[in-house]
Amino acid sequence: MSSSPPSMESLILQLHEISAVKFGNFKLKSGISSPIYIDLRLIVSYPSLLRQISQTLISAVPSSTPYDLLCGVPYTALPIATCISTSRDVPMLMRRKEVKDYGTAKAIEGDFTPGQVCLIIEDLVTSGASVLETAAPLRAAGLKVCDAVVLIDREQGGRENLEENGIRLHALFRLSEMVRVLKEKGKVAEETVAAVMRFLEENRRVAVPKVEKEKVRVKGLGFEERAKLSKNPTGKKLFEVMEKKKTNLCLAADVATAKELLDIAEKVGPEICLLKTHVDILPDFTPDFGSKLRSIAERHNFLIFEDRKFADIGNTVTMQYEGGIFHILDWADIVNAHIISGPGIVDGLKLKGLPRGRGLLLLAEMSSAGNLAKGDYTAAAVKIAEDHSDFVIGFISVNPASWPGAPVNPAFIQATPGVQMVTGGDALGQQYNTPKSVIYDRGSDIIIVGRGIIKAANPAEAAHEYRLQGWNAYLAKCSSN
Ligand code: 5BU
Repeated sequence: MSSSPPSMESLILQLHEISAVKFGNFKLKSGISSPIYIDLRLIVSYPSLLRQISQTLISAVPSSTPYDLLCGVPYTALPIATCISTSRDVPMLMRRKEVKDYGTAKAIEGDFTPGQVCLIIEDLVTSGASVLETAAPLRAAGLKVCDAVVLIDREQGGRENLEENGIRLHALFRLSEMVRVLKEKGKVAEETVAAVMRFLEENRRVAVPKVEKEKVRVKGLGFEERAKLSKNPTGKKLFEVMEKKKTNLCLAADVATAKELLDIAEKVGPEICLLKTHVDILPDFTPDFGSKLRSIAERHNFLIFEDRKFADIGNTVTMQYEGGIFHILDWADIVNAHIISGPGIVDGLKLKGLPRGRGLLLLAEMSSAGNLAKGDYTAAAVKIAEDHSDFVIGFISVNPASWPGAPVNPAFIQATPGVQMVTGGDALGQQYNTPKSVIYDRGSDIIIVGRGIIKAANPAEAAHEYRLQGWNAYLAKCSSN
C-alpha cells in the first residue's frame, strides 16, 4: 500500500483505463441525457484502485471537519466507505436502500447515539438527490449530517442543492477537470471534450427531483426516542407522557368559565397529553385556578399549555409571563410566542421560564385563513428555535412536512390547531383538517382540538375518538417507515 495518496491525475487515468469513464449518450438518474457517463461500480474489481480512491477521498475532507461516523450512499459508495472505515478506524453505518420510507432506526444499520456527526461518502454527485436520500433517514434518527465527500462532482447543481439542505460538499475532482486531464493525455477527442463542456454549460443546475424532496420530508422517530433528544425538561416530559398514555391529543379547553374548565379537565384528562387554556377568557378566574388545574393535571398525567401568544419585546413579556392577575409562569408548563418581535422575546420568556423548567412553543404557522405566518417567517421561527433549543420545545404548525429543509430537528414537537373530524372551517376564518391528515400527511405530532370536543354531546367520548384517530395516524406513520 502506498503511504501518500496518489495524484488526482493518476486516479483519473486509472478510471479511464478500466472504462469507468464512458463517452456516448447516456440517460442519467436525474432524467437528463449526458455525453459522458461514469460508472464507479466497476472499482470493486480493482482492489488497489479502490484502496487508492478511498485513501484519497478521505484526505479531501478538511481536518477542521468533525465526524464520528461514516455512511456510504448505497450501493457504489459502500465499499469505499468500508475501506475508509477500516483503514481510519471510524465506525460506519449503512442505510437500507430497500426501505422505501424511513423514520425508525430500522432504516439505518449499525450502532450510534443521537447527536453524533455522520459524514456521508458518495462516489458521484449530480443533483445531490442521492446524498439527500441518505441524509434524511440519518437526520430523522437524530444524527447530525453537515458534510459529504464525493469522488466526482458533475458540477450540475449538486453542491448548491446540498448547501441549501445544510450539507457541505467536498469533492476530489470536478467533471471538467477530469475531462481536461483525459484530453491532455490524449485519451479523448477534441469534439468529445467540446460536447461534454457544452453539456455542462447547458446543464449547470439539475433540480432535485420532486419525489426526492417528498422522501426527505416525512416521518420521524417515535416519541420515546424523541424524548431523549429534547434538551428541555418539559419537552422531554411531553414526549414521555404521549408515549406512556398513548395519546397525542391536546384539548383546547375554550369553555365559558373556570368552573367548566376544571370540570372538563377532569372528564377528558385520561385522554389527553396536553390541555390548552386561554385563561383570559375566564370571567371567574381566581388565584387558586392554577393550583386546582395542576392537581387535576398531576392526577391524569397531562401538561398545561397556556395559549397566551406573547408578542411583545423581551422586557415586557417577562412581566406578562410572571405577573398580572394570571401568574401564568406559576402554573403553565408551556406557553407560546409569536416571533414577530424577533428573538428577544424568547430571551425574555426564557429568563423566567427556564429556571422553572418550563417550555416554549413558537408560532411557526397558524390555522386561520389568510394568516401571514409562512415562508421566510416560518423559516425564521425554526432558526430561532434551533438557537434556543434548551427552552423552545417545538412549534405551532399546520404543515411542517412542507417546510424547507423538512423534517426539522426531531427534538422539536409539532402541535397543530384547526382539527375536526371533517375538513371545513368556521365563519371567522378557522380552517379544519382531520386528525389523520394533520399527523400522517402534514407531519405534525399533536392534534389540538377545541370545539370538536367541547361542543360534542359527550366531550369525554368525543375526546376518546379524537385520541384514537390521532394515535392511529401516528402508529400508521411509524409502521409505514
Ligand atoms: P377549535 O375550536 O378546535 O377551532 O379551537 C382551536 C384552538 O386553537 C383555539 O383555542 C385557538 O385559539 C387555537 N389556535 C388556532 O385555532 N389556530 C392557531 O393558529 C393557533 C391557535 Br396558534
